[in-house]
Amino acid sequence: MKHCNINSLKGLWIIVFSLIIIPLHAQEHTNNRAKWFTDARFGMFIHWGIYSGAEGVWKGEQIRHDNDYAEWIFYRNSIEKEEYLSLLDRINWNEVNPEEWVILAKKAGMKYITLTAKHHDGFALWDSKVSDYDIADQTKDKRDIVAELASACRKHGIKLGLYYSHWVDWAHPYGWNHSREIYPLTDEQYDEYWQQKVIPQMRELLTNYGKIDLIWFDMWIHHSESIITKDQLVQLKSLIRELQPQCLVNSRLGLSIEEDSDVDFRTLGDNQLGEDKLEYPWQSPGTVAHSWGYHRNESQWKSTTSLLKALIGNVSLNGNYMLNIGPRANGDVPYEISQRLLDIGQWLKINGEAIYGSGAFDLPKDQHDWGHMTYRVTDNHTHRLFLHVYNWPLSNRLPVTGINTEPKKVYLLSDKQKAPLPFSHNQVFTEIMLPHLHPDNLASVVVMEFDSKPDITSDLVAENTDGGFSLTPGNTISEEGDFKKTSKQKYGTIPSHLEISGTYKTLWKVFIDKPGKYSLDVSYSYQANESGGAICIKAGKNVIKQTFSPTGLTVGEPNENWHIEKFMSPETGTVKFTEPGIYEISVRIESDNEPIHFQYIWMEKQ
Ligand code: FHN
Repeated sequence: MKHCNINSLKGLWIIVFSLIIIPLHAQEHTNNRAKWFTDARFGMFIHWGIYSGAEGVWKGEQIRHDNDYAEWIFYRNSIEKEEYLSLLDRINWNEVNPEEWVILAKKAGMKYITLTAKHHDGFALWDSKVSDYDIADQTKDKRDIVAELASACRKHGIKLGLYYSHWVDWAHPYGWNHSREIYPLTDEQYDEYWQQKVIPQMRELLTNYGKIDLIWFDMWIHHSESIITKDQLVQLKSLIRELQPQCLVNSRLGLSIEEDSDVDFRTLGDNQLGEDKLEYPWQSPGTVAHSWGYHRNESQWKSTTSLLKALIGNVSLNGNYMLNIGPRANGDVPYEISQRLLDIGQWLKINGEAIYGSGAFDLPKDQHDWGHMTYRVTDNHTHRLFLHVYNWPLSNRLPVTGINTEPKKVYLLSDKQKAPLPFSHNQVFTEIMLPHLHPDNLASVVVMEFDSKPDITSDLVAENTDGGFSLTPGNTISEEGDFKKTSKQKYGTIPSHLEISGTYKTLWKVFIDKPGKYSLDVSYSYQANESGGAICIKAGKNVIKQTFSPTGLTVGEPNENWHIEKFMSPETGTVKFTEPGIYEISVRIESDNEPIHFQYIWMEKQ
């Protein structure tokens, strides 16, 4: 018989013990390098360069592409390099002051800045010795925007990031330019660009400007689909690790975090917001309007509320948000952008605790209709759950479903006195009584405070602010049978639904806080000529059986010949819950000759 070595047993015990005892952090796969980044949550992206002088228009013609990113004008409008450089004459160098961008970031509550040191046009915004296609060689005063920004960031305590377009370079004879799909480059030529421009320029950026906190690469396809080789990417990353080991690298380097865990954070698509909670750091780059570089004809400005919701939504899934400013050629930030940033900054001054260093909580993302939750553990081990209420309920009551632990205290984050808000707690349900007036026009934050991490029940359909339950195919616990999911069509006049041809079985769970009689309305469309099919709903001890009546057609869009199927939501029956508690609502739908198009069940107290 083998004897156990006492030391290995001890080791095993330490591992088991640490797994049980050491609390899991909100974002457990964050390396030490990236800790500041997940604390920061909100950053500024700056697209500024020669293209800023064009303002999205070249020789009177607007940039050629419906996805008119102004910073692409060099390529899109096939501008000659020398002519493109003449746009520098439009810049009033006495007015350009990168410190003003840093001050704006600071006022907006942003904790880091990423500047397009070299965008796809290949032009360096620093004094690069690699070629004279750089700002110092092209300006009378030998300006170095990277140096100026770096010193302003240090002065104001803002982390510095640099965007470097490694894959695409429209200026170098062997850089990638999409016309190479027609006039190909050899791998050797591309490697010449890589070794003669990318590597030495990155070496300059990582050597001459003090600490660089992150390098932001920009390649939106996998390296296997591009001319870049994995070896080149690894060479680039190794250079960063050699010269600035603490510098973060984003996944648009061309290597995903899954492929290389040494990549520090994932970058989602442009203006793509988070959908899922991730355990490693991630970020959405976003614009206030459409273009990244300044475009004089921009008109679709996102509202401050939607930008703030984008930030909160991302943080509620452990993500960051980096919002772009596209300054004009003289450095001015468009009013529409700066005003929104200042408003967000005001909000963060009051509510910053719910964003910085906060992250996801364990309940499903869109469970509550009133907004999103973020969560943090404070230094003195208090657990705070922040309820970001986008739409202040008319009833002044805020239903919170799924938290089993009774909060120690509930208050408004904006209230310095932390005056307690009245609430009742019943098993997994908390009802918070809100003051009549909402404290903030953008989003009001209610804090639930606990001594330890609150226990949860995560599979419940939350009571919504109208006091009912919306039971949908999206929040069911289980479903099986003969059905097809159909997305919304005709601009949502036909809602997303399930097409059931045969039998469909599904199950939801709800918590009933106020026992009594509840009505159940089923939303569906049924295109038969007479009643048919069947629905059977079991809720607690109640059973409802019904057939479906034909719903007919309706006009989706007047004068457009859209005669679409009509979805109706008639009351299908009532059920009685005698005790507070968790109830299962199980549903079975049978179709006959015609499919049943099922949308949702609405359950509301009578
Ligand atoms: O092509 C660029 C674009 O100009 C801009 O820099 C954005 C920012 O995320 N990145 C690229 C497209 O994904």
